[in-house]
Amino acid sequence: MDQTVKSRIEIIQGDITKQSPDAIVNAANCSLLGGGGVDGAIHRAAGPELLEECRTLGGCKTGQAKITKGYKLPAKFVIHTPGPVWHGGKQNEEALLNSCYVSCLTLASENGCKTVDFPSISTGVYHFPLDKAAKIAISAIAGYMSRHPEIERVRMVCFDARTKEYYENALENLK
Ligand code: AR6
Repeated sequence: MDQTVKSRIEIIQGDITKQSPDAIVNAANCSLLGGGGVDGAIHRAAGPELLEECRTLGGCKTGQAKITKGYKLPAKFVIHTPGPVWHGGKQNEEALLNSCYVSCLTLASENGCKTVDFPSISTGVYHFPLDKAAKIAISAIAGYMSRHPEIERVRMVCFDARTKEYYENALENLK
């Protein structure tokens, strides 16, 4: 992989609701009406107007994405994507997770976003194995960025040190 693409990807540890890129991504569910984990944290920090806008969206299919404003968040937009629930790997989970990252970045490009922060989609209550998820995420992001120079920087905002380690390794080993 082109080193200049690699240098546009960053891995940090932190709380995604405190970040101020053009868009943050929400690891949502298909209802788009909120939940626990990062989804709950984003809705709490954005305030009730986020849920109001989400109610107008009619849900979202797994692997696809929808965009809203960020309301009280420092980020301008929230891109909501339901990741796949891990069922052992035979239900198209890997392709669906790849599609989450590509769909989010496509919406970011269409809405003029230059900087996007992702959480580790599907690796919490959806139980996607972290090693596989990190490789899929980094390869989807790098592939998209190599074709889309308008996306200047993408960060993985990892909530804990273990998650951060997996994404760092995936970025280092990116072919
Ligand atoms: N900032 C960054 N990462 C976070 C934060 C935060 N504030 N809070 C949690 N994480 P999960 P999923 C990490 O379970 O597996 C919701 O109920 C967390 O440590 O939030 O895609 C939705 O409504 C983990 O590494 O998302 C869905 O029903 C990662 O975010 C379901 O959970 C993802 O964990 C989606 O499950």
